[in-house]
Amino acid sequence: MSEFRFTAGPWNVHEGADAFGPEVRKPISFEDKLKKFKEIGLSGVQFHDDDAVPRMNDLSNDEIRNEAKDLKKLLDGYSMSAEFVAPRLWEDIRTTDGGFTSNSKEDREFAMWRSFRSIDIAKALGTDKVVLWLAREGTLCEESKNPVKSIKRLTESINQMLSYDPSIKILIEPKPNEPIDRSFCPTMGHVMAVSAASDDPSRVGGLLESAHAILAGLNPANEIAFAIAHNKLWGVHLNDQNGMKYDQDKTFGAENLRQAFNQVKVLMENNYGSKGEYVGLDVKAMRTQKTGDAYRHLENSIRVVKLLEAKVRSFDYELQKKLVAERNYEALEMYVMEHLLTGN
Ligand code: XUL
Ligand code: MN
Repeated sequence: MSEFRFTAGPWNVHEGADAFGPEVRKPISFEDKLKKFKEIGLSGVQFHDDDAVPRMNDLSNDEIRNEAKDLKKLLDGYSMSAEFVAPRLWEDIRTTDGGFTSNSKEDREFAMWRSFRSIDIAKALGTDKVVLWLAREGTLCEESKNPVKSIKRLTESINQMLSYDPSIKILIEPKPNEPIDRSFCPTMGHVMAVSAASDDPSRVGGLLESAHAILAGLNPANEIAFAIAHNKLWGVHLNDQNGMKYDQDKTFGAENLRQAFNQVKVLMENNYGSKGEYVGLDVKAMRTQKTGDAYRHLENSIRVVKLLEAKVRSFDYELQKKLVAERNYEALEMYVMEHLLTGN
């Protein structure tokens, strides 16, 4: 039962803009974030392609590689690693209708260009992980895309990435909605199916985000377990979410402590981390948080994971076994609640 290594992305320390209002905190430079990430106990950083290489659309492939190499030196200077690189396929005008499943051939080609560059950046940063959060791979208007063709296009795009670099691993991060209404790959079960349909299932796995599972009406711990059972849980984004509404990215455990406990429990019981996997935190500070205290949500999430790790270590597995044998699940449930509410 291991102690975890943590990561976060530069976007997790943000200026507080939301769909209804502008920034409320001052921007912080990447190097300042990196220093602070190290100080609060993170081991590495998650990147979107243009977090790593800003303005990459204006650069040549070689210039992109060189900028990524400079970033690697900066990371090395702080003994911080890069966990993954994710193509940001949702902000450019050419991905308005999605990337891999866009109805426009030119736009699909642009999405592949960004994906190949993400692979180049990942290699330069010393990681073999590319994350695909399929932000706009779905529909706003259900009749606007052919769903079968779109799902095949998604698999074909992944196959192109697999053949572009023989060592790269693709981690699909499923989410059922937001910013689109209906996603083509909403849950971990869908991810496993896409993996199985790909040219190399051993290189296509999943990253489970707690909030995304809750948005799909599912239990995050069981989504984690589903990927683990297929040997395909290569990343997590622990956070929390108050029901099926907008994506909240709350501090881990802030909404449902028992649900958080069971995520940590299934990770620990299955030695998550022993193959180099990180515990990623995809949490965002509340908009009300003041400049100068913009990392507290990350520190709090790490603290909650560590407290829950201790709760898993002191969990009475013998008692669990006995109560399961007696099929006394009322007693087991009460034990779990008392364990969470009292002592160590
Ligand atoms: C969006 C989300 C992303 C991915 C990385 O909901 O979770 O930040 O984690 O692209
Ligand atoms: Mn995420």
